[in-house]
This record gives sequence, C-alpha cells and structure tokens, in this order.
Amino acid sequence: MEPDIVQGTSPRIILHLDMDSFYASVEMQGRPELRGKAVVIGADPNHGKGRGVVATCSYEARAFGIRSAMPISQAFVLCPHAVFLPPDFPRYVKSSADVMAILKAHGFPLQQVSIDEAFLDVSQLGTFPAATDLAVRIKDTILTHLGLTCSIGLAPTKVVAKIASDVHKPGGLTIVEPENLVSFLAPMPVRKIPGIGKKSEAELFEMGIRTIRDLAAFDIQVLIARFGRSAIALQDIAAGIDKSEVKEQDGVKSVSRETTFSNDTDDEQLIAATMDALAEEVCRNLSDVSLHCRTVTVKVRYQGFVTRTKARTLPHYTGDPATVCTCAHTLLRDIFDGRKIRLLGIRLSSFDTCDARQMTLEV
Ligand code: DCP
Ligand code: MG
Repeated sequence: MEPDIVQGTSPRIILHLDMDSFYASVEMQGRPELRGKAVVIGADPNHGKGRGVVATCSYEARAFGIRSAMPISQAFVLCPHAVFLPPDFPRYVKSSADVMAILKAHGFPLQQVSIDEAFLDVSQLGTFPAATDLAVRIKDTILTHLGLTCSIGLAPTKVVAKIASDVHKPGGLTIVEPENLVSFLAPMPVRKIPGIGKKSEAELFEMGIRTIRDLAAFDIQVLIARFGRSAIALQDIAAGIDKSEVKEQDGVKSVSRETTFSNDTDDEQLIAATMDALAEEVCRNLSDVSLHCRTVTVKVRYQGFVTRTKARTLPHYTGDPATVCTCAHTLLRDIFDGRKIRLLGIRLSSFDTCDARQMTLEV
C-alpha cells in the first residue's frame, strides 16, 4: 500500500512536542543540588512500605529501572538513595501553561493532548527544513525561558510525529520526511503505535505480528475478524496513512486526585473522610487554574484491583467543594459494596473553559 502522505499539493508537516521527565524536570529546575541525581516524584516511599505509585522520575532514576506507575515501594528497592519528592501539582500546571504559551506564540494550529505534550500543524512552513528550524527555536526558547528540555518529532502525520518525538528522548529532535515514512515505521515493534497496549500487543504477537511491517502486510480480513472494523484504521497507521488533523482546543480536560490507603479498608468513616479530603483537594486544584466543572467521577479500587467508577453530571457548573463533596458521597454510596477498598479517587471534568489539561495525581 502506498503511504497517503499527500493532501492537496504538498505534504502535511506535523510537529509533536513532549516534555522530558516533566514533573521531575520542573522540580529540578532552579534546584542545582538535584542536577544529575535520581529524582522520583510520587507517593511517600515510607522506607519501602509506601503504597502509592511513581508519577515520573528523572532519567538518572530510570537508569535504576524506575518507571511511571510503578509501586513506590518497588522504586525504593531499586534506588533507596534517590531523592523522593511529593508532587507539586499547581507548579506543573503553571509550567505546562508556560510551555503551551511558547508554542501558541508561533500562530500555528495547536492541540494540547496532555499536561506535557502538544501537536502543532506547521504545514504552512512548506518544507521540512523550515519546520526543523522552527523546532530548534522552540527547543531553545523552552530551555532559555523555562530551563526545561523537551523532545520533538516532525512528520507528515500525527501518529508518526508522536512516535518520532519519543525516539531520541531526552532532548531529541527526530525528523521523518515523507520519503522515509514507511522505512521509519517498518522495523518498530507494534507497541509503538499509540493505543496499542500490553493486551493488543500480546494478541498481535499470537498472530505472528511483531513489527509495524508485519502489521501492514497482514491479511486485513483476518485482522478484522479478530479486532473488528478498527483493524482497518490500525493497518492504515502501520502503512503510514493517518489523516487525523490537529484539532485546536481538543485537549483532554479533567483534574483528578486519588489515594491508596496504607491498609485496605472497609471502615466507612475513614472512607468518607478520605473522600472529603480528596474532594477538597481537587476543588483547590480547580480553583488554582480558575475552572468550574460539571461532571464528578468517583473511582473505587477494591482489594484484588477490581475497579469501579461512577460519574454524574450536575445541572450547573461549580467549583464549590461542598457541592462536589455531596455529589461524590452519593456516587460513592452507589458503588461501595462493603468490600475492602485499596484506592479511592475523584475526577472533575466538563469544564466551562477550554484552558484545561489532564492532570492526575496520586498521593
Ligand atoms: N504522569 C503520571 N503518571 C503516569 C504517567 C505520567 O502522573 N503514569 C505525569 C508525570 C509526567 C507527566 O505526566 O511527568 C508527563 O507524562 P509523560 O508520559 O510525558 O512522562 P514524562 O514527561 O515524565 O517523561 P518522558 O521524558 O518519558 O516524556
Ligand atoms: Mg513527557
């Protein structure tokens, strides 16, 4: 299949930027004593008995095998002398807004997709060398003004730009020109395609599909029988075809807060008090970024990792902790079945301004 890289007369040029070890880099900025150190942002390790997870860590900490979402207790075992810091959420929101302002200043369509990543459609620049100059300038500006490093991918499609930005992290700039699109993708493991997680990867492996080349060449009817109609888009992506556009203000919009109990609990008073604290905290996060929300979602993870969530959309926008608390308790009553709870969380979404980012914080 020929890659569909030409839209109209000239290829699109999409820039994807992702900040390097974002929360950790923000913490290290302005604290030279942390430079070059293993820094882990997340729950309190409590001398190896802590129960939350790692949000992120510096590249020095990654050399010890520490990764995002790993239990903090495991991180402590891997590197007990690391500097463990609790997340400072409002600070990351501010830094994120500063990064996005630098991107926006160039006047191209911008789509923020998480707290630390965004797409820019820079097709108007006309050539990859011109886009490369812009990418270098953006990296310089972010480093000079914010003291932070990022990685950038430039490609004719969003999916490939995103894959490219990850290739030479940290500090990378990876350019995939139209003629190199297929050869860039072909040898990569299928897991590199955004949306292919552990489960799909295992299913594809079972079918003998390991690389993106394997996926592009596989019998589409067999793929459809296994994965449904979504297999068509998947195989298109493997062949370098991706018409998705940079949609301005289409970022994920939620603020959340969750906590892991130090011991699994069915103590209703403790659970209710924890819910109050989480609701208050998340409302504070909301007011830090001057937002009001309409949708409240409560998450309960029981012993054994069975997770239940329930959401409710309020008739009016609110930032009022009491209103959010009441709603959260109603939802909690609906999903709490008396079993012991491991983790409790709350998420606020449906904001009245589009100036929002996805932010999750586990403490
Ligand atoms: N994050 C989190 N929990 C996760 C993953 C990420 O809290 N499981 C937060 C912390 C990260 C930020 O989101 O700093 C951005 O996520 P990335 O996946 O981009 O990770 P980093 O920016 O930390 O590292 P990288 O250099 O790999 O992009
Ligand atoms: Mg990042």
